Amino acid sequence: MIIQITAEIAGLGIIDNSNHNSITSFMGFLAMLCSTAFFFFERNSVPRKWKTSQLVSVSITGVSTLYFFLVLNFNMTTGNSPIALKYANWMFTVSLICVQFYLLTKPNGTKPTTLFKMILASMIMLMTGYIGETIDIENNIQWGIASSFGYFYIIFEVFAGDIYMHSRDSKSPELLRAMFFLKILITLGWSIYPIGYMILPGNLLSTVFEVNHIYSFYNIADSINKIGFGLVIYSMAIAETKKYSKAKVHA
Ligand SMILES: *C/C=C(C)/C=C/C=C(C)/C=C/C1=C(C)CCCC1(C)C
Repeated sequence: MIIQITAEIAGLGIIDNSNHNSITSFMGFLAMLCSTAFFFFERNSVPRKWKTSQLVSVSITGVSTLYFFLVLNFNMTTGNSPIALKYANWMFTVSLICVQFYLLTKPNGTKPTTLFKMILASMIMLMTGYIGETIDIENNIQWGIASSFGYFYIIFEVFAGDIYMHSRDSKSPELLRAMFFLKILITLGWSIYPIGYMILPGNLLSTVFEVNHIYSFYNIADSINKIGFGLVIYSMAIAETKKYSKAKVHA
């Protein structure tokens, strides 16, 4: 009901209440819109050191706002989601999430080559996933496994590779706490995507869910992960600022 009214005010027409894709896209759209506004207007509250990271957060949710707006229109006219658009959005936003890890640990020595390797791994993850969902859907299990190697590489970098090593050396308890939450996001939060993918025909969950529910999984995962990353980094920046201003008062 509320969703319908809001969508009408937004000039989007009426959302079919039985269409999970439209409903989760609309929720994604609102969540991305609000968080983009939030990250944008809060950019002056974060210290200079973290301004670039804050801008990257704005880009991630900003692009996804536009993405969800387009998808919602598509959903409402066809009842379906455009797969290519989803993957195009991921190519861009997952790369930016890798940039976030790089920026966080760059002051402690992470090199651009690490960023390059992480982006390469995400491209492999996404390209193989795309093939499994579109042109070679019969072999989606094999493509899903191939894709998981890219995913595991990113997890490896964060838990044991350069990103881990250069955050471990950090003296900032705020940064270490942020890394702790980001680790939860890239393992639990990101695992929603391969779980959704398993709804594809012949895959593990194909008998549990209807195939077009896959997009509800992806839409919910996008909201959790893209906004979650931004919030963790924002909170870290604010916590650091508070500490310094306290130190100044006591000096
Ligand atoms: C903002 C978008 C994000 C964080 C997207 C992340 C996407 C994944 C982690 C996708 C992973 C996949 C697998 C690990 C195997 C099956 C195919 C994918 C592409 C769904």
